[in-house]
Amino acid sequence: MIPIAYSAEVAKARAEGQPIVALESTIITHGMPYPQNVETAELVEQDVRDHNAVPATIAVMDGVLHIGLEPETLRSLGQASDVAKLSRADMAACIASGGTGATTVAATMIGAHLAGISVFATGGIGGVHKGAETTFDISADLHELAQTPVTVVAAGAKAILDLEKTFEVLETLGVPVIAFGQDVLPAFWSATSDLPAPLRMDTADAIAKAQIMRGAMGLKGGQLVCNPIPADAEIPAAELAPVITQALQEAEEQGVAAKAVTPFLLGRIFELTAGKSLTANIALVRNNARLAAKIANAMKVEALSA
Ligand code: PSU
Ligand code: MN
Repeated sequence: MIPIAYSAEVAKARAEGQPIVALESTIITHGMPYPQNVETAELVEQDVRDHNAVPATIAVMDGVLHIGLEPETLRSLGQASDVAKLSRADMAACIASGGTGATTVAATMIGAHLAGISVFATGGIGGVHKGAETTFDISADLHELAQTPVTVVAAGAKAILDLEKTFEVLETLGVPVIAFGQDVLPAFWSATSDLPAPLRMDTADAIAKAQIMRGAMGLKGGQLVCNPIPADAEIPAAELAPVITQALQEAEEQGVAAKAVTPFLLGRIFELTAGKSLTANIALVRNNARLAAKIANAMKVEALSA
C-alpha cells in the first residue's frame, strides 16, 4: 500500500469530481528563495482556484505522499532547509524510509498519475544541459513525459539548458511538444525563441482533446505544453545570455554537478539579475497555472462527452 494523504480541499474535489491541477514542490524548496517561494506557491494555488479548479501541490512528508498540502504544511516546507529533491529514481526509497522530499517535474507527474490527476503546472521542465555530450546530464523529466499520461504546462524548458538538444530528445521520445498560441517555442524567461514549435494549439480544449486521443490510442506518456511568459513580464533572451554564460562558467569552476546544477544556476541568475529573473519566474508560473486550470476543465468536459 502506498501511504497517500489528500488535503481536505483535494479530497472534496475528488469526491465531487471537480477538475484538479497538480503543482510541484521542488520549485518551492530548490527553485526560489524564501519568502518569495511560499508567497508564489500560495498565489499559484489561488490562480488555479480562480479558474475553477482545485490545486494539489505534491510532496513527500515523513514517508507519506501528499496530494495537496494544507496551508501550514506548505509554509513549513518552504522554510525547511534539508529537503531532498526527488525524481523517479529516489521517490519510492524516500517514501519507504519515511523521508521528506520535494517533487521535481518527473516525481510530481508520478504522484499526480497515482491520484488520477492529468494536468500539472510548473515553471520550466528540466532537460539536456549544455555540455551534456561530456557530462550526460539529461533531466529525468524528459523520460517521464514519455511514459506518464499527464499534460505538463511549462514556459518551455529552462533557458539555462541546451534547448535544441532538449527538444530533439523529446522528439525522439515521442513527446508531443505544443506551443500555446504561437509558432515558435518560448524560452522560459523569454516569450519567444528561434526554435519552431513542433505543434501549435490555441485553445485549452484542443490540448485536452489531444491528450484524450493519445490515451484512447494506447500511446504512453503525456504532453508538454509550452506557454509563453506574458509579454510585460519577459526578459529578452539577449539580455539574459551573458548572465546565463557567467552562471554556467561559475558552476563549472566550482564543480557543481548532478542535482545541484539547476538550483545553483537559478540562484546565481537571481543574484546576477538583482531579482529580475525571479519576478519573471513568478509571472510565468502563475500564467501556467491559469492555463492548466482551463485544460483541467476542458478535460472534464471532453471525458464526459466521450
Ligand atoms: N521550474 C521552475 N523552477 C524549478 C523547477 C521547475 O520554474 O526549480 C525544477 C523542477 O522541479 C524540475 C527541476 O523538475 O527544476 C529540474 O531539475 P534537474 O535539472 O536536476 O532535472
Ligand atoms: Mn540533472
